[in-house]
Formats: sequence, structure tokens, C-alpha cells
Amino acid sequence: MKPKCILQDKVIRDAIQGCKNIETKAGDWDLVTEFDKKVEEILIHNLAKEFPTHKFIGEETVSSANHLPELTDNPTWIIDPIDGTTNFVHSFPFTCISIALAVEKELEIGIVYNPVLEQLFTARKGRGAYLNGKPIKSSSIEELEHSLLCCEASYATIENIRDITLGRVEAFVSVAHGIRTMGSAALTLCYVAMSAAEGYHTDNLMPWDVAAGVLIVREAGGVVVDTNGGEFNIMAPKVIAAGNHKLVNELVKLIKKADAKTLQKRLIHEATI
Ligand code: 2AM
Ligand code: CA
Ligand code: CA
Ligand code: CA
Repeated sequence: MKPKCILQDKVIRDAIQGCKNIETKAGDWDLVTEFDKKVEEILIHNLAKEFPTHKFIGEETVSSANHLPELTDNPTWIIDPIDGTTNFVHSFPFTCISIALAVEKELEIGIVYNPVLEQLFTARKGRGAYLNGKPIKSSSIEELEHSLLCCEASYATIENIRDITLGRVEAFVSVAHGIRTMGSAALTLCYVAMSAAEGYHTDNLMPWDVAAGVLIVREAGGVVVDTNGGEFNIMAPKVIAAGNHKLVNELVKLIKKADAKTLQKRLIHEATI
């Protein structure tokens, strides 16, 4: 049964094939539609009715206030009304609602729902992760060369991180069975949780992109760390997720090596101009 808080998933399913009013936020690549705002409004309205003392951190509310609130010890719902907005705009069916509950800064509940493919991922801390009610488990593959790796290549459009992003993509391509860049951080984390992919990495995300997915990966037996290999920080997410510890460590080393190569190229380039 679907959790009550996502019962408005019909809004996304009905809208994905139709016309959308599209606006941009930070740049041409940063899209928002009336449906992102509508779904967030309904989610917060319904949850606040049920849990009047709880706090909310939602992407579109934060964007319009231009201020990311601090995560406190109070129960806080972290909401992405449509993760994969660019996919949604293009009617590419890889898009979802992502909802997490943090209590005392710890993730307690994660819900990710793709209303087009009708895939509902759920997790509760200490109680495992599920796809449409059936338990899921992350991959036991430990070698990069046997892995399907996912990342977000679209950050290559941002000039000051283009070389770092492309350097990491090149490193992934050169070692893995294959790479995928799917445009929804929340769903990609769930695919790592269900062993459809072995690993995922991206920087430059926000709490609502990853909060639910991170809990789902961990409850499926997977591992999430910060890109530098340290503890993952939900309020400043730089993510490496993998099916197991060994593969996470391999990814940390691979990214460090790729970045060192990129920075060396930068130095050589700067020295020659
Ligand atoms: P969004 O669809 O909710 O914006 C791939 O684009 C992933 O990165 C998605 O999970 C997307 O979430 C997220 N993302 C975060 N900031 C973004 C931005 N400025 N532009 C595009 N995607 C962004
Ligand atoms: Ca967005
Ligand atoms: Ca998002
Ligand atoms: Ca979003």
C-alpha cells in the first residue's frame, strides 16, 4: 500500500506527457514547472495536518525563500516534490517524489516513488529497504571492472567544475562495465539499493536530492560516504554510494586519482598561457 503522503502522485503521472509551464532558476539547466510547486504544496499541507509540530525542508520552498534552513533535532521532513525535473519536462519516465524524515538529525524514514513506472522504494531505520513491499539488497560486486557505475555528467555545463566532472566521467568510463547518467539522484540511489547498479557518485547536490535514497541504500546493505571518503553530510551532500564497503573505497581512490590528473592538467594549462 502506498504511504498516504504520496497519494497525489497522480499529479505527476497525468502531467508527464502534457504541456508544462517551464521556468529556470539558477541557470538554463535548472528547470522548475508548476507541478514541482503544486506537488510540494500538497505534500507539506498533508504532512503538516498529520504532524503539526514537525519541520519541513522542501526544494521549492527553499528556492523561493532563497535560504536553506538548519537541520535541527526536531522531526524534519526533507522533500523533493519532483526529483528528475529535466526528465519530467522531456517526458523521460525516470522521475520521482522523494520524502525523508530525519529525527535528531538521523534519517528515520525514506520514501521514493516513481509514479510512471509505479516503483515505490521505502526504508525505515533498522528495518530494511523495500521495492513495492519486497525486500531489496545492494550488490556484492567489489571490483570496479565488473560494475555498472552511475554519475551526473550534466554538471559539465558549469564552467568552473567542467574539467573535474569530465575527468571523473572519463575515469568511470575507462574502468567500469558501463556508465549511466540518469538525471534523478533519488532514483539512482534506489537502483544502487536494488543492485541494478553497483555505484553512484555526484557532488553539488542538495539535501532533498539524496536524503531518502541514502537511507534506502544503507537499509539495503549498501554504503554511502562523502566524496573525500569521510562521513556523509546530509546538509552538504557530496555522495559516493555503493553496494558494499570494498567498492566504496575503490570509488574514493578512483575519484582522487582522476581529480589529481585534472588538477595537474590545469597547472600545465595555466603555465602555458
Ligand atoms: P532536480 O531534478 O530535483 O532538480 C540530476 O540532474 C540530479 O541532480 C537530479 O536529482 C536533480 O534534481 C539534481 N540537481 C540538483 N541541482 C540541480 C540543478 N541546479 N540543475 C539540475 N539538476 C540538479
Ligand atoms: Ca530542481
Ligand atoms: Ca532533486
Ligand atoms: Ca526537484
